[in-house]
Amino acid sequence: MLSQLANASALELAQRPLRAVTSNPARRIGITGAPGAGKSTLLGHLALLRRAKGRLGVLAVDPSSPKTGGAILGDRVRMDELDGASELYIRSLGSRNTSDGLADNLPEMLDAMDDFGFAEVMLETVGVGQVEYAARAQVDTLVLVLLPDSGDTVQAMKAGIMEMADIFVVNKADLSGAQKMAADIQRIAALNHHDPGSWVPPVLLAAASQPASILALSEAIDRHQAWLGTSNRQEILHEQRARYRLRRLLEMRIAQVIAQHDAAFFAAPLAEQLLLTLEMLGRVSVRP
Ligand SMILES: Nc1nc2c(ncn2[C@@H]2O[C@H](COP(=O)(O)OP(=O)(O)O)[C@@H](O)[C@H]2O)c(=O)[nH]1
Ligand SMILES: [Mg+2]
Repeated sequence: MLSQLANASALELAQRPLRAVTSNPARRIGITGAPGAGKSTLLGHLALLRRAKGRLGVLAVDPSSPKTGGAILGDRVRMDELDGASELYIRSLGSRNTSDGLADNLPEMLDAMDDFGFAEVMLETVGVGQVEYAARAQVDTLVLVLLPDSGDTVQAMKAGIMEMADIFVVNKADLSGAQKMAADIQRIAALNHHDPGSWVPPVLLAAASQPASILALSEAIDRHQAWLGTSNRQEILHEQRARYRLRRLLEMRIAQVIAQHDAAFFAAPLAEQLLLTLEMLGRVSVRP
C-alpha cells in the first residue's frame, strides 16, 4: 500500500480525500543539510537506536540517490543491517518534478504512515533553499546537519534555515574545527530565541564513530518532542501542513487544466489565446 502511494501519480493522489489530523500521528523527525554532510549515516545510526520506540519509517528524499541499492543510509550502516526488523520501513523517493523539490506525494505518504500506525517517521531531505520551507512544515522536529569548516553555515543563514532548525548538529566532529563551529552556531542560535518558554535549539557535536554523540542527539530529539507537547507549536505545524496540502492540490489541478489543452490552443495567435483564456476563466464574457 505504501509502495503504491510512493508510485502513484499526482492526479491519483489528488483524488485521495482531504482529511483532518489523525488522533495518533507518528512523530516526524526531519534530517536536513547539504549533500555529503553525513545525514544518511546519522539517520542509519539513529534508526538502530530509535526503532526500539515502535514502528519506524525512514524516508529519504534525494534526487541524486538511486532508487535501489544498499547505500541509502550511507555506507556505515548497510540497508541489510536495518532490514531485518520488520518494524522498519525504508524508502528512497526521487524528488520528481515539484517546484519545491519535495517528492510529489510526500505529504500523502506521511499521512498514510499515520494511518498505518507508525510511531515515528524520519525524513532525510537535501538542504538546499526552497526544499527547507516545504520540508519544515512536514516534520515536527527539524535537525540541521552542518559540517565543520565549510560554507554550510553561511549558506544556511542566507536561506533562513538557521531560524527553522530545532536542533543543530555539527557532524563529522572527528574532523578539526568542529568545536569552534559549534560555538559560533551557539551564538547565532541564541540570538533568535529569547522569548521565555521558547525552545532554544541545542547545538550538538556528532560523529559516526562516537555512539555517545548519536545517543545525545536522539535524546535531544526526545526533549524537543516533549516540549512540543507543552506548546502550541504542534497546532501551528498541523495548520501549515494542511495549507501546504491544499495549495498543492490547486497546483495539480492547474497542471491538469493545462495538460488538457491541445497544441493548437497554445499555437493560436496571442490575441485569440488571450480571449480564450479569459473566457475559460469566466472572468469576462467576451463573445456575444
Ligand atoms: N569523517 C567522518 N566522515 C563521515 C561521518 N559520517 C559520515 N561520513 C562520511 O561522509 C560521506 C557522506 O555521508 P552520507 O551519510 O552519505 O551523507 P549525506 O549526503 O548527507 O547523506 C560518506 O563517505 C560517509 O562515510 C563522520 O562522522 N565522520
Ligand atoms: Mg544521504
